[in-house]
Amino acid sequence: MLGKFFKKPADDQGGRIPPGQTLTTRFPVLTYGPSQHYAPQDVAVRIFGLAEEKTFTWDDLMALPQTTLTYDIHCVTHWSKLDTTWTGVRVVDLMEHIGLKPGATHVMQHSVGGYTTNLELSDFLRPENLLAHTFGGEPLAPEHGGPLRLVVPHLYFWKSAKWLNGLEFMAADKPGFWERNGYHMRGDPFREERYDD
Ligand SMILES: Nc1nc2c(c(=O)[nH]1)N[C@H]1C(S)=C(S)[C@@H](COP(=O)(O)O)O[C@H]1N2
Ligand SMILES: [Mo]
Repeated sequence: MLGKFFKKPADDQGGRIPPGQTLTTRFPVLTYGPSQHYAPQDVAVRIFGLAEEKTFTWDDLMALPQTTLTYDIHCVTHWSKLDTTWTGVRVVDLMEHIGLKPGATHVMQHSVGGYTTNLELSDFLRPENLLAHTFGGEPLAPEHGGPLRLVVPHLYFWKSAKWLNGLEFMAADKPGFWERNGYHMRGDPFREERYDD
């Protein structure tokens, strides 16, 4: 059955396929629990912890610069998908409007439904990271995290929270949902940081 959708890469596509990954042209849905369904007007991303508390609504986000980027994504369940195109607000552009407090070194992404995942600030602040609302030119489907998700393409895809509703800045690292359940704290696919052992 899987053979119908997954093909072994003939090569590593010039170094683009991390070790242990297989290419797919599908877009598998991976969610722990149910998908969330809500309208763009109900998007609210709360900034809290070691940052001046505020909330970005959908209209606030739409008023910021919009960026379209194409890159590869890698799921810890061994699929990679090349050349995915996303549109949204770059994290670095959002940060222009966030007052970080001294001592912030990490951030926890929070989702509607309770999913969480942690990042070092240096991984969060990369120029390619997006708060994405559009995939391949179409509104991001609910099962893929629409209306709004984070996309952090240099780490395994569990580090990209769907249905984003909070960014909590922290003075230390703290495990999110999968990290508490054995996944690696950082999750670099090119170093095969899948599980903590
Ligand atoms: N809110 C939320 N975000 C999530 C998840 C989830 O279960 N809930 N799963 C993560 C995992 S394990 C992966 S691989 C990707 C899957 O995104 P996709 O369903 O769009 O392929 O979302 C990540 N973000
Ligand atoms: Mo995943």
